[in-house]
Amino acid sequence: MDPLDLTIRNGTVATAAETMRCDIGIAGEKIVALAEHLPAGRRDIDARGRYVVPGGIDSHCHIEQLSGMGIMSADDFYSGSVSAAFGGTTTIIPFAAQHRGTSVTATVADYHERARTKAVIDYGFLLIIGEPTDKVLKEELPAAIKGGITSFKVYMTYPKWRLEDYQLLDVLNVADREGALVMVHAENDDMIRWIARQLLERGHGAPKFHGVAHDALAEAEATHRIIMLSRLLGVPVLIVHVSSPEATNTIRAAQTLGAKIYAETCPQYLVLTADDMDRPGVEGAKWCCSPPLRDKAAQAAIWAGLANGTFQVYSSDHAPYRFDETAKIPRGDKTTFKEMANGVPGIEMRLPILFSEGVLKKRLSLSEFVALGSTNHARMYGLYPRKGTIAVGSDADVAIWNPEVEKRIDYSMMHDAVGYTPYEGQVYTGWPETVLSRGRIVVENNQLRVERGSGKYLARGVPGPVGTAAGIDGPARQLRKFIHG
Ligand code: DUC
Ligand code: ZN
Ligand code: ZN
Repeated sequence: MDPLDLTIRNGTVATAAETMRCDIGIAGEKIVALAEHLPAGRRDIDARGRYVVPGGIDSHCHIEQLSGMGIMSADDFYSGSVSAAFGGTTTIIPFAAQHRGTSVTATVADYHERARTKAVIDYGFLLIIGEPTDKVLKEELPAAIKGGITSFKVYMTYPKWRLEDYQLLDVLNVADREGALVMVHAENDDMIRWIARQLLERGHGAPKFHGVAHDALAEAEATHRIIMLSRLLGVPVLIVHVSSPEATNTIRAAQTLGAKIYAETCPQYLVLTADDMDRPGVEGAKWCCSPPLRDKAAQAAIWAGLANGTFQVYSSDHAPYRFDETAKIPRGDKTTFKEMANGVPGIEMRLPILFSEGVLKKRLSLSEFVALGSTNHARMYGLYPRKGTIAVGSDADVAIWNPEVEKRIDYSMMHDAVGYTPYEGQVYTGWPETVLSRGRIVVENNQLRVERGSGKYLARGVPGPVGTAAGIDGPARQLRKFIHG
């Protein structure tokens, strides 16, 4: 065997399947050997006392993207990807957002241009479908899939992005036919708009009323409805950023029946609550995201959903909007909750929160941490086994975690461009120390070691299944015989 370029020695290596003591040998961009003891490489990293895991994959983050409200995120592909890497993530899949009146093809070309010269780790794209015209459905989505964009996000709320049920069925049908996965923002738009109007008419515009307007029943209703649309066609969906026990239970019940429903949750729903929005003036805008933060009982339900397999993926939903007039408070202290950019930053905090509060507090095993933060994303987003695991032949995307380091969060530690963190002052234990992407050391000794633009675009393949959904509504549904006949 040629000498290895790099070995990682003496660490505890974890995959989604097992945890073992072994050395990892890397040549060029790939893992080429796993063994109890490997010969010295050109460079050796001693990982004694450390956990060595696949680099994280964040399949829900908003970077250099215009939101549905027309607000540009603070992070570009450089700051967003650097921040991800410092948090142990080596692949990001942000959105390319099609706004009404624009073509999908032009949107995709535009986002390629944004990322190409800036990303420091590998990246793919998810496509937000703002307007599923005939041309989009028949020509542009199949072309996007051929170009490696094999997942679409659709919204059931927001005036500029909301799709009717009829349009949702159209998108599900194309995804099924062409081999893509549909991610859904499930909240009932009319319920939210109606409550918001009642609140604003009564002068309740403060940030905490964002949580009141986005009632958990609005999330549960839309969750139930998209599940029925998915079952009607026998086409899987992934319900993203689930925040409430009501939606979690609805998803769990459908999964128990055997429906092909996947679900994602995010760090903010594990460690923040609606009380965080309740601060003097408009300060609480920093904690406004959709669906909103809920209460302690909701946190417990989301943790239970991570442990019992209701959620297959855990993503940041990094939505980096500054606390200034560009995003969170366009009218300064007069801004109402309806005018604030929705979302919280968290691309760097995502995995440290799950490690500290999940693994070290024994809510999750190390393998579950790997599955939720990396492997299941690779499977569901068509990147497995190139990404998401430690195996011979996989890309050498590896994060080495020190389980003993404790940090009190201070925004100066973050590498994003947002200007605040909603986790300020919280204490988390267990941090990634060394992060590798395709055999390159990206982060070491708290320094970035790679060049701007050195990340590569990932043309993703067909989304694969995760878990063993029995598929009550699959090929057996009579409707499918007619519409695919
Ligand atoms: N939906 C997201 O996916 N992210 C941020 C805000 C939102 O509504
Ligand atoms: Zn969303
Ligand atoms: Zn999002």
